[in-house]
Amino acid sequence: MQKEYPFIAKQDPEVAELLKKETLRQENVVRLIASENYVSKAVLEATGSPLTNKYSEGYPYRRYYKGQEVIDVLESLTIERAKALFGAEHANVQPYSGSPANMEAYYAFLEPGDTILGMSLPHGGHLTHGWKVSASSRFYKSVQYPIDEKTNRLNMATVRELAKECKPKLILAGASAYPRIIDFAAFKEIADEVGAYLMVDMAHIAGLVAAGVHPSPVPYADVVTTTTHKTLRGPRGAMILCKEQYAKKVDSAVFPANQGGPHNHTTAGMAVAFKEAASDSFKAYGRKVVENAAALADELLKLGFNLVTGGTDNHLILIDLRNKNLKGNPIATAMEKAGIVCNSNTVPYETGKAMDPSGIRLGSAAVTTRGFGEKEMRLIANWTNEICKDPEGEATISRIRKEVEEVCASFPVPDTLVSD
Ligand code: DSN
Repeated sequence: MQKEYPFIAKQDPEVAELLKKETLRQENVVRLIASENYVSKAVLEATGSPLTNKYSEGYPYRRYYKGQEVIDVLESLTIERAKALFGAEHANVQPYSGSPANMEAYYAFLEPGDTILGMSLPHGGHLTHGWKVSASSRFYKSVQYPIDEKTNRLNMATVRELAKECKPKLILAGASAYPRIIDFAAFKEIADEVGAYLMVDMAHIAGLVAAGVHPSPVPYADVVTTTTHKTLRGPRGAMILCKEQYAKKVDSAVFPANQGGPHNHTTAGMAVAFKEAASDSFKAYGRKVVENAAALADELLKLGFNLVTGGTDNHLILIDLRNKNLKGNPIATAMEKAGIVCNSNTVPYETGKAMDPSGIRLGSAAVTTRGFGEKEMRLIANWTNEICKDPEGEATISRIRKEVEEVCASFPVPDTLVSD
């Protein structure tokens, strides 16, 4: 990764120091936040390019400003790559990030006051899936489906029952903390039964879908939103995919209804990332992300950890720490001191408070990018176990911190992420 920031250092040493510090942090810690990754130098170069200087309100060849001869070609190319990567009929690559993309999709398909049926936040959904503090519950009537209390998995019979009861105009599938494969065909069946649109937020799993290791929602959903920076390993941004028949309303929901000019530097980063994601080496990466998460889960289970749903099918693992009489925040803090960075998380049927939850969430996308394999994943499980046994033990934590640094030094973050 870039170590020096010579232009910033000359002009603004304070910011340069911060950038250097964060770059080093990313090199020297084990990053397990399930929504994070490392992008290639090519994606970074695109996002730091002079395209940030250009305003381009509108869509390719239909802009409100002149000087678009490059941007029009670039945005069209990005759209075509997005469509090809996911087999979508239409793509809008302008959403600034995942939350705006979700609000824009609602705007396209709903009127204020319409009902949406989405997954409850403490059960793995996202704020924008209708959770009570999100604008998505202020402008729309939100009904939330839980996951099954026994299996902690989606129970499609419950979703069906709720859908029949609340007659939503839109059903939302997708999650931020659900470790299992989502059955999009089953969601589509229910949406058809109650005459609802099906929207899928595939932000977490988009890279796995692109790599072919998670079923795609695209053939089933009327509209699919995704960020581009999680498993998909692109820049911080988002896109909306939909059937051609909805293209016009999706585009006008993004611009002019909810956004101004697209972030062209991000669009360039997406184009580069989508080309990377279409490669065979990205398919291998997707497979490895899933294998690594499975190895981590397997070792954690052997060590007596209680994993929500008993394991994982994707890149993320949710540990319920209640059987060890521990809480998420102190463990995540102790792990951070040891150089292992994750987030505390509510677990389904949480008995603690949102700010003091009972779980931690781990993800394999970033460490897989830097080349970690099964051996390192099992090591992470054992470090986690040692920390959980003695979260305040300074000697244990500083020893693990050293071991973490040694492992990280053996797996430098690569600049180039595709080999074909
Ligand atoms: N907050 C992100 C996550 O970490 O899952 C989703 O937007």
